[in-house]
Amino acid sequence: QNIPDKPAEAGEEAILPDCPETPPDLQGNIDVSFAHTAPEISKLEADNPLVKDGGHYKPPYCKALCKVAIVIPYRDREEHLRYFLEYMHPTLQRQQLDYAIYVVNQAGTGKFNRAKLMNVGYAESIKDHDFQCFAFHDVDLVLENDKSIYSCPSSPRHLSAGVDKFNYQLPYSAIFGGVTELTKEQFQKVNGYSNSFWGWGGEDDDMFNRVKFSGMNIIRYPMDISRYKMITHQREKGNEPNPKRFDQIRRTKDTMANDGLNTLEYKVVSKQKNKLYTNVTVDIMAPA
Ligand code: UDH
Repeated sequence: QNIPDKPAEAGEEAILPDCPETPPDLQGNIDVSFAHTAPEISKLEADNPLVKDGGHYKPPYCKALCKVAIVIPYRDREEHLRYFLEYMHPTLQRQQLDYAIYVVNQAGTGKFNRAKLMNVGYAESIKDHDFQCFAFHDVDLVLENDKSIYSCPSSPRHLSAGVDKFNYQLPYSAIFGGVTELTKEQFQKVNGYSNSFWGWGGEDDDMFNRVKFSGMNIIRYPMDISRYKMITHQREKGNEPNPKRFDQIRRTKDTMANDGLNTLEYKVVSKQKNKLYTNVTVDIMAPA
């Protein structure tokens, strides 16, 4: 590979060679631990000098094969976010992706709505860059093997197949929560996530149904590399299990066309480009 002797300036990307299919700096297993105190943001910024402008990184010496938005549904998980940034920024850089991190922060104390926040992340991120794919990512999951590359998938991909909390085994074969990735085309085809799952649970199964009813299948990496460590936590107020979820996921086929990206309504309270992530604080009209 022809490696230029200096990083590309804006406008020069076109002349960079494509990044290789297999990034050369992958290390395989990553030793992830939450035993230490999560580093301060200032330290994380100093550790990731090439990440800037809203948590955006591009490989300096080659043209990334994929442009990915990492979308995190979020409320009041400050320490989890710092662990996430600590481990995931270096990993995503070794994967030679052109990526940016969007933290979609639900304003207020109303019922949490993970799926609607992810729709907002999609809608806000495409205003900033022409992302080709979207990794929807719980803040409490940290990847333990960088060979699980967040590249644009041929079919919707379930990334968090193995999680330590579940002994690195799939709890059920149709699980599609935690960390998932879809291309822009795939996400539009399913009309995004439902906006109607308030409280915990069901929105991920509804998305599995959307994928299936749109004629697609989900794919996964092999279990030996689909490995995540979860940061343990208690259930928050406002995220109690949604009692309507079972009924809702029985009706996906009828509801998906009229509940999703095409009916998404929200108000951006603030959008701020921090160095390591873009923070979008959003009013999603949550019931108490
Ligand atoms: N999230 C927040 N804030 C909240 C709730 C959820 O940021 O108040 C986000 C966060 O990205 C999280 C994701 O939504 O990773 C999923 O929510 P969750 O972590 O509550 O869901 P999970 O199924 O845990 O991982 C359910 C509660 C388990 C309680 C176990 C007590 N031992």
